Amino acid sequence: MKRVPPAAMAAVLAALLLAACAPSDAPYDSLEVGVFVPGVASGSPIYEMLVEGVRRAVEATPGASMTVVEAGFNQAEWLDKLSALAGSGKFGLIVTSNPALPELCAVVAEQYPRARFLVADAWLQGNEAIHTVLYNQLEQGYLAGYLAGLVTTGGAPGSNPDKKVGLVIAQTYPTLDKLIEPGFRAGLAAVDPAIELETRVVGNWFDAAKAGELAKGLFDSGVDVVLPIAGGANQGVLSVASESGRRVILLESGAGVNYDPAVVAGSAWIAQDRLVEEKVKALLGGAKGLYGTAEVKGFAEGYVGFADDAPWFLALPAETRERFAAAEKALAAGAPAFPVTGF
Ligand code: RBF
Repeated sequence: MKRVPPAAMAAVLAALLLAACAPSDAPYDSLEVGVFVPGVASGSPIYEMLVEGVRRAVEATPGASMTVVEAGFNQAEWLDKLSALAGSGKFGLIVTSNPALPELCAVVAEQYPRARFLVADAWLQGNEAIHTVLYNQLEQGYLAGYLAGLVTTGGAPGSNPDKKVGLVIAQTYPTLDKLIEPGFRAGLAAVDPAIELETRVVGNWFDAAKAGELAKGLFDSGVDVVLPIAGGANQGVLSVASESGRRVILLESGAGVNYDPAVVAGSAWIAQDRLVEEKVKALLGGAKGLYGTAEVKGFAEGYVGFADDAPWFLALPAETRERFAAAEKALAAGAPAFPVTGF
């Protein structure tokens, strides 16, 4: 029998011991947070809130720091960029947002089992490296739709006799198709089942000129209020509405944003900044049990709402605001109820 030199034996034992102490999938021991913005933060409130939420959590956590990576609009590059971020081994937590991200995080978690992810505005259950939170955007869509319904049926200066509402979207995606749009349609129908919805697709999240052209086409065909869901491209819809004397309803914009009250009628928001702040604080604080779980947050919990105190909403006729307030109150009481338990 060949004898193993004692030094080699000791080295093998030490390696085994180390492996036992630090399992290969133990999270990276770091309070640095990587923020992966799948797009560009500026011009997209949902991503601005993502960065702001992490900033607040990091500020409140001694020793924590953050690095923001904007992955840009080419979705084909996102996986490699996310993989590079995780593979750097620098981050104890990677935070990102949008419904396409859990799938990419799951691929990267296979490559780098020590990486951990928080994905807001998304749903994935059962991956031990990933915690997701989905917003009840049926409720958010309903609030936006109810106001659009009031506007197109005569509830604001600039409305015409046609009962036509427009939707200008960047692209189709699951939470739009299954939550935001059905909620929006439910809101329109709650005001008047005869209201028609016309949808146009920009094809990306940045082309404001194209979004403006699409909105112009809608306004020319009798639409008097448009909901744009196109990130930075929303700007084009706002300019064309201003030139055409028509209305826009927004998602995500807070009361503090200084819009022209002749253009913006209202905004239904999700509290992504607060949600991200709370979750990052918890995860940096060691709430490891969150990984592998998926949550839904909605109107009842205060994560979906409406900018009731925005000056542009307050500029609407009193009767319109009162009817809207009544719908909001009814929603709070569960009428209609929009249960979302999974996705
Ligand atoms: N929303 C934005 O405001 N800006 C974006 O750049 C953006 N990019 C997205 C990319 C993908 C692949 C998907 C699925 C969604 C994106 N969203 C974006 C939509 C976002 O998740 C959310 O649905 C909307 O902001 C409405 O709340």
